[in-house]
This record gives sequence, C-alpha cells and structure tokens, in this order.
Amino acid sequence: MLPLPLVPSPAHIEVSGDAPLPLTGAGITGDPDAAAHLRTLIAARTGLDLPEGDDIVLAVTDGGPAESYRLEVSATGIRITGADAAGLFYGVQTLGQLVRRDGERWVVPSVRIDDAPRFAYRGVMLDVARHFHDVATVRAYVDRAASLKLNVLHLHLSDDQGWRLELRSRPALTARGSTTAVDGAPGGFYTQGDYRAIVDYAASRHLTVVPEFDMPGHTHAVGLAYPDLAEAPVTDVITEGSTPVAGEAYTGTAVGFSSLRVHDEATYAFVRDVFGELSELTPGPWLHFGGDESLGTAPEDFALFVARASAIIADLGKTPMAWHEAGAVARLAPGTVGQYWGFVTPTDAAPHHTRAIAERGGRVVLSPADAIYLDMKPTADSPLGLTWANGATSLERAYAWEPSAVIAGLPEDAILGVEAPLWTETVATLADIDALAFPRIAAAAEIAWSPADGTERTWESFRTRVGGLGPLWTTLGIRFPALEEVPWTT
Ligand code: TNX
Repeated sequence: MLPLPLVPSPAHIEVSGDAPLPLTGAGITGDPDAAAHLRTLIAARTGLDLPEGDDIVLAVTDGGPAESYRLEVSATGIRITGADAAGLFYGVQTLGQLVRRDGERWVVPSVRIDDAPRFAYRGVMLDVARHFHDVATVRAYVDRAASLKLNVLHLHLSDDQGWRLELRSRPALTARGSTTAVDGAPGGFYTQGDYRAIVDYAASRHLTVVPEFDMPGHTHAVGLAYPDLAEAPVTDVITEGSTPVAGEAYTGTAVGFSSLRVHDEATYAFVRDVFGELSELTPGPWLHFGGDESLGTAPEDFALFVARASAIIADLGKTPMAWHEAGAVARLAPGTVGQYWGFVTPTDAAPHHTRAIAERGGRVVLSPADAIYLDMKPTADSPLGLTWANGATSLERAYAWEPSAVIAGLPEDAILGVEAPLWTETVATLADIDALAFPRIAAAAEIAWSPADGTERTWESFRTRVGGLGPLWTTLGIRFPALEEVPWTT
C-alpha cells in the first residue's frame, strides 16, 4: 500500500481498518482560528463549504510538547487537539493533506496521529534584496511554508543591491538605497506598516520573523545613502559579476566587495539606529546581522565590527544571529546564534567556526548549501538558479542528509534547527519562487520536523508522499515543477 501523502512525516501514525470519514456536510466546531484555517483549506482543495456542527472538533488542550498535536479520524468524526495554537494549526495542515477523492466523494482515511517536531527552529529565508518581493508574495510564501509546518521566516532585508525596510531614524536608506535590484529590475522597500503586516500575517500562521541587515559586507546600498559610512569597493575580490562603482546603484551579482567603515564611531551610531528600530518593530527574539562573505574587510576589522555589532544587539535584549563566519571572532557576544552555510560534507573552516559559536553558548541553525539552498538549480537544465554549491541539487540530495552528522563534535542539543534559504539573484516572481522552492522545501520541512529514525523516513517513501501532494499543491495555486524524481499523482 502507498504511504499516506503526509509531509513532513508524522512522529506516530496508526491506520485503522475503519471506513473513511465522508467530508460532505461534515460540520466543524471548536477553536475559531483553527476552524477558519480548516475551512479555507478544505474549500480550496474540494470546493466544499463546511458548516457548523459536531463532526470535526478542534481544541487546544494542555499537555504535550510545544507545537504537538493529536489527530483522530474515525468513520463518525474527526478530533484534533493541539498542545498549543501552533500544534492545533499543524493538525489542521495534516488533515488537509489527508483529504482525498473517493469516486464522487471527498473522504478522510481513518487514522490516529500523534505528532511533534524534532527541532524548534524550522525556517525558510527569502532574499528580498537581490530582487524585491512585495507583501503579497511574502504572504504567499508564508502560506506555503506554514503548510509544511515550518515556523520561521528569515527575511534578508539588505544587501549590495538594495535596502528594503523603511527606517524613521535613517530614511535615506530606502529613499536612495532601494530604487533598483539585480539586472536593473524594479527595486522597492517595505514601509513600517508593510513590515508589521508581514510580521502579523506570519504570526497568524505561527511563523516568527527573523529580520536580517547584512553587515559589515553586503553594504554597497548603505553607501548610496550614507557615503561616509562606506569604504570604497574592493574590486579585486570579484571573481564574477559586474564591477561596482561607489555612489552608483549596484545591479550585478558579485559578492564580498563592500564594507562599512569599521574604525569610525559613526558606523556604530548607525548600527544602533538600525537595529534599535528593527528591535522595536520585531516581536521575535532574533535579530540577524549577517557577517557573511566580508571579503573586503580585513580579518581584524571584521572581528572588531562583529564584536561591537553583536554586543549592540544583545544590549537591545535580543539574541544576535549571524552567518557562521562570525564564529571566527573571539569577542562575539555570548549566546549569538550561528547559521552554518557550508556543505553537507564540510570543506573548509566553517565547522570550526560553527563549533566556536556553540562553545560560546550560542545554538546553531543548519543551512548546508549543497542540500538546502533552494536557489540552487534543481536540475542542470533548469533556467532558474545557481550552481556554485556542488552543481544542481536534486530532490534526493535535498532529502538525504542528517543534521546531527554535518558538524563533527557539535552536540545535538546545540542544534536549534534547520533553515532553507532562497537567495534571489535569479528569482523575480512568485512563479520563480515556486519553481525553485518546490518540491525541495518539502525535504527541508521533513528534515526539520520528523524524527530521524521514523519508518517512513526513507527516500522511497518521501518521493511517493511528495507525489501524493501534487493535487493539493495544484489546488493551492503552487506552480511546482514536475521533477522526474517524483511519481506524481494526477
Ligand atoms: C552566498 S550563503 C551568499 C549570498 C548569495 C548566495 C547565493 C551566504 C551567507 N551568502 O550572498 O546570495 O551565496 O547562493
């Protein structure tokens, strides 16, 4: 028998011999938020408009781990209980994946599922700097991520090509630093109202926003607004992509050439302003200050900057977060969360830097680039995407890695979770996002959520379950590519 099309695979599932529950006319009662989400999902999938009634009961009950839920389906009814609102929401998502056609009817198979996440941090990142993505697109991506039980939206809000969040303390950042994007594509930025709307929308789907202002490199756009804060571009680090010119918007894709002025106090007044304001706008605990690929910053200058920037964020009462390069800095603020972006089989000093972060009391988010970078081409002939992380990343490669095995000597409890970044050098629209993110985002979700030793945690089961989700994704408007690796259900 084919496995039920559930991704991520639940921790425990029992399929009973009972008849399935017919959905037509089934009434919903209980938690109003969960009921609204379930109605929307069922309507999208089946066209049914479920009434009020006692057939499907939705409740939050005390007990059980954070974000856990129990889903019981019998021939006479459905009951979903969440240990908290997030758990109940995830039970609703699981129910949405179970709905299937049976002749003329829509039914739900009789099952009992007890489910809870492996990792607390299950993220996606969207780069809105290389190409700007408007609020509607971000909302659509939040919906996609939430449907797979992902719970963090990391927004990469600034890079050489643009600064994308309006700040009252530093209005020139968006007035002068947001007008274009890669290849001269239209720029853009979020007003404070837009940003709050994203944060609220994400929260309504149980995602926490982790905002990033990338520093001290990736800051050419800062120099458009505040030339006195920026060093001249260091062009000899550029291996591909067009050459930046100080004071002119950068529309190429080179990295590593820009740096803030590390020895100037005005730089730290700037860091205090931008993260201070970001802190007020952001309810979540993490503020990400980047720190990657600072090739145009001398190592001792990088260390000075990282020590001061991380301390400024910690002083705001937030947990600093940075890419793993920050682990090279002995004076990194204790507790800073590190994000590993080396390969599944590390090739350089990245594991060393990542362990150093954990030794300073910080936890680690794993984003191994050759497995979980959604901006890598899914197949060699894909028109979208990059290839620097070991060439094209197949769905199988996106699935076949184990978080605890990536960094030797890193204790499992130092792993906060897993995040799938989508850099947008080649990604301009929601259709482009879908084309690269799907179906590999499902592999990231399963690695982040499902127990490592579950009986369905195999590539054969996964590809079959993903194939079974095709009809649901289609009805949700997701334009996923029909990769040949997957036996798609039609
Ligand atoms: C590396 S991964 C970067 C980004 C690029 C990305 C493209 C990381 C921390 N930095 O600046 O957009 O590669 O895949």
